[in-house]
Amino acid sequence: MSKVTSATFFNEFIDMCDLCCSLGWNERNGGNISYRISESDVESVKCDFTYDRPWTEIGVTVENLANEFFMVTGSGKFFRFTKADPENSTAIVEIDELGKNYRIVWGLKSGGRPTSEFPTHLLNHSVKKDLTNGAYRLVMHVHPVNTIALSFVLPQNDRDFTREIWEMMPECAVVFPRGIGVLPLMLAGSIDIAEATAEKFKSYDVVVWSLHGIFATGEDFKTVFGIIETVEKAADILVKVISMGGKKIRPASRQIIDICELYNLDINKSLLER
Ligand code: 2HA
Ligand code: ZN
Repeated sequence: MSKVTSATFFNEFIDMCDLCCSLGWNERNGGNISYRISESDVESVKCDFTYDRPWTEIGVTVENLANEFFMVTGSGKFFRFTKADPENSTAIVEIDELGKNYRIVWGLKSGGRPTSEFPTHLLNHSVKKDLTNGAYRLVMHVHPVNTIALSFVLPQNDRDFTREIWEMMPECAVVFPRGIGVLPLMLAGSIDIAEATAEKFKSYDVVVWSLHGIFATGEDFKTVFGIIETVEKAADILVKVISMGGKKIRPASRQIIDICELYNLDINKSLLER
């Protein structure tokens, strides 16, 4: 029995691909996921690894990720078929000792490479590994309808976008008290968007790519899924509110602050200023 395919992280990863696809967040090959595998998990599955594939340049340097292993979705691979064929849809890659190159050590059996957004994923992992003492392991990118729709309509800045979303449901401020970072339309897959996203991740756990989708990060699958699910639910409500004429009875900013005080959450209050 393969050690990789029976590992918990592997099955959580594959189940997440399936779930995101069933929610309509990841059409075709849209979106991507990467997970920094713990040392003990690497130890228990590495008997399945092979080391005969070439080193390839990442395009960015991530020194603090040197010698780490990541599970990642493959470029052009359909989320819908990941569960049925994980060995051709995903890969485990090793980062070299300089943090400049990667090589595939498992998966993508009939060829292929990691997601086109791999530089963004790795720069985000790099920022969060330092900021959280290694606690954050997951980066997810999805294309959820309502959040994307709103990014065509709302001002594309952190403050306006966050406040509009926070005001839709009290849970929002509890789930992402630091708020949402927002980037304007930029070229997906580019080093520029990777660097701009990593800069946002210094302050936020969730970043909206306008006219494109969401990047979110956290410790584990349920946390990151929960953030995206909550942003998208609030976006769904806001789309309906705007569609009904957009008139809100009262802004909910005061309630957001009250809830954060109740739960002792470090809310980013500057995002609430009008
Ligand atoms: O196709 O989502 O951003 C994968 C993507 C690119
Ligand atoms: Zn995308």
